[in-house]
Amino acid sequence: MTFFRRSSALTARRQRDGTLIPDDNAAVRPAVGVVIFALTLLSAAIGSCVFDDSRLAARSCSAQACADGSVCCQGYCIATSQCPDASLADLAPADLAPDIAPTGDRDKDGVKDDQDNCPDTKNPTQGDFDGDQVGDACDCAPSDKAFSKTVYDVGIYTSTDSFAAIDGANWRIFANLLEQQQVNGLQRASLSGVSDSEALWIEFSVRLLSVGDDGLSFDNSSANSPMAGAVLRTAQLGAERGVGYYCGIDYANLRLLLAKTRGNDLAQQSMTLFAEPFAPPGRPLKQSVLLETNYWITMSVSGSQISCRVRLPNQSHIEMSVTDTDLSVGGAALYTAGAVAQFGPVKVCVPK
Ligand SMILES: [Ca+2]
Ligand SMILES: [Ca+2]
Ligand SMILES: [Ca+2]
Repeated sequence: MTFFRRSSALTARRQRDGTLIPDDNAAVRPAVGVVIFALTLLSAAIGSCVFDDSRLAARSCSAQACADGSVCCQGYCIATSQCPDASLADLAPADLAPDIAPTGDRDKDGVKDDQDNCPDTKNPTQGDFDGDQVGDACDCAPSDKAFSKTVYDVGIYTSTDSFAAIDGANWRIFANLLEQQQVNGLQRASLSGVSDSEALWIEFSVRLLSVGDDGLSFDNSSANSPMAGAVLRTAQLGAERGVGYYCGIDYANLRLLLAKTRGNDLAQQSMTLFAEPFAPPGRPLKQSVLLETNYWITMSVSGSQISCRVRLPNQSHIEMSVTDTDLSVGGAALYTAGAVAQFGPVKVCVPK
C-alpha cells in the first residue's frame, strides 16, 4: 500500500518558478506500480521464498507431497537450495513430513511396507503357514490363525517380577528357568502382565524334576496324578471362586490332561477331567513321561473352545480340544501338582 501512496504523490511536477504543472504520465504510473508489485510478489513466492508461517500451518502443499530436497513454501514445492530462508529450525517436523506417506521398505527385504506381511521383520519369502496374513516371521502363533499378537515373550528368566505366586512361595529362578520346588500339593504362579484377555494362547517348555503327591482327586477318584502345565482363566481364581482350565502332562498316568476347577473345587482338592467321547479322561501319550526331559505345551482359549497340546520329545504332537460354556475373561498361570518342575521360555499371544 505504501507503494501506491508514493505514486499518487508524483502526479504533478514543480517548475523552476515554483508553479506546478500536470504530469502527463500520472495516469500511467499506478499501472506500472501494480506490475512491479506483482513481479515482486512472484519473486518472493518463487525466488527468495519468504516463509509465511500461516500458510505453512495450513499445510498448503497438502495436494501433493514435496519430493526429497524440496520444501513447501508459499504453497509451492520449492527446491531447498532455492529457498535460502527455509532454515530447518523454522520448520516443525510436521511441516517436513510428506503429506502422503511414501511406500517404503523399512526392513529392506524387497517387499514394500504396504504389501509386507511383516513390515518390520526381514522375510523376503513372506511365508504365512496359518494364512492369517501375518507372516511366520512376526506371528506370535504361526500355526494358529486365531492368534498373532505377542503380549509376553520371555526366553531367559532374570527376575520373578513377572510371576506372582498364587499358591505357595516356592517359585524361584534357577539356571535361567522358573522352577517350582515344592513337590506335593498344587502350586501356581500367574503371569502378572497377562490378565483379563478374552482369548489367550500360551506356549512354554516344562521339565519334571521329581514327583510326589498332587493331593487332588479327579472326579472322585484319588488316583495320584503328578503333573505340570498351564492354567488359563485365573483372573478371578481364588480359594473358593472363579473358573480355571488346567492343561498338563500327567506323569503317573501317561496322558495329556485337561481339567477344570470352579467355585470351591480347589478348597475341596478336586478337579474335573474333560474326556473325549468313547475315550478315558485325558489323551494317552503311549510312551513314558521321562523326568529331566523337555516337553512343549501349548494351551489356548477362544470363545468357548479350549485346546491343550503337547509336543513329545520325538516331535510328534497330541492334542485335546473341548467346548465349555463357563469360559470367561481371565489370565494365565503356570502350575505344578505333585511335582517339582522347571519352566522354560514362555510366550503368550492374543488375536490381532
Ligand atoms: Ca519390507
Ligand atoms: Ca518383511
Ligand atoms: Ca500367520
